[in-house]
Amino acid sequence: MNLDELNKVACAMVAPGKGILAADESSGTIKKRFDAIGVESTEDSRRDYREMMFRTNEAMKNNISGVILYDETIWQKAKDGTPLVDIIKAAGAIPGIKVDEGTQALPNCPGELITVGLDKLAGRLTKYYEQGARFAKWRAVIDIADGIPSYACIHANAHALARYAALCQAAQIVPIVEPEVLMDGDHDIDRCLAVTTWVLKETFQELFTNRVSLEGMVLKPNMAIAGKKSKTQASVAEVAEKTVKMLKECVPAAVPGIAFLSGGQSDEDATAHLDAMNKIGGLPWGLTFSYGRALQAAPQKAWSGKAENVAAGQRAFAHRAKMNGLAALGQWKADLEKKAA
Ligand code: 5MM
Repeated sequence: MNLDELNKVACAMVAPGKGILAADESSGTIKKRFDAIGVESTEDSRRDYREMMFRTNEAMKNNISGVILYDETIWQKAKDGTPLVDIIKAAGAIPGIKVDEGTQALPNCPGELITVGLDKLAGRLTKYYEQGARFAKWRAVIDIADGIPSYACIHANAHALARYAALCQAAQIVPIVEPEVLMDGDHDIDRCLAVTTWVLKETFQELFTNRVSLEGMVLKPNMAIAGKKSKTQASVAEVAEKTVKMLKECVPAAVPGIAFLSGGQSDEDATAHLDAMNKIGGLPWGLTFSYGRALQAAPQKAWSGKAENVAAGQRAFAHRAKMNGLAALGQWKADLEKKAA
């Protein structure tokens, strides 16, 4: 393992004003997204949609440091025959790959999930590296409800994340470690804060036990935020303050960067929260975005599967990428959204 090289890639992933495009929806998830805009999900439509984003030069050059791809996409070619990976690299962004194989029910833990995909991962990582991937992503899913999460679920997922991260680094690939505490429930921000703190502490303990080099990884956490069904939604300032305090307590300064997931927040909330945290300042790590839905909802709607809408889809993508790039610097203003509308 060349740790200097891993660290260089990790730092580039969280470079100032840049963040990550999570375009790694598995076939089931992208179908759901396309269903919502009335587009049939086929190999070609998925390719056309992703090609549209990867060819948005302004966004890709200025605000996107890397793209998380799904297995299908990393091998796909654009309409003109150019590998999609080459389009991403030509724009100056880094190709990455989702390597987990989804979730399964965790035995003896009703309602809880374990992420799978460790078997044969070493061989898959070698092939992804040859194909140009320089970072990878593995997502653990922790739900909050009555009586859950259990320690068994938190521990099993933290252990799998650490095993994955160690395998990545051995293959010279930077692991994005993503323990996602879902915001689907009716819990308040303090319950999310307590559970996420527990999850992060356990994750870093397992990373240590498995000898993962913190300098060569990126953390992708959720923010401390109330569940979507909670009657008490926290203000932007409260989300920012509590999330920053939590991260300072849980994430060692050796980690080069933290890139949030959006988790079902509205586009503008995800941007406002990130911006407010960077405005607090004095952080030991880069703090940026690795958004899926919060970067893609607008371009998906604008594109709606029609070739004549590609320019509109690219404008919508460039706008969200720019807003989040500013938020990563703590320089976003709500007015900038209105001006673009
Ligand atoms: C883009 O969605 C990713 C893949 O999800 P599935 O495996 O369920 O298809 C997902 O892992 C994503 O990278 C993260 O959850 C962040 O995305 P959001 O939409 O929460 O920002």
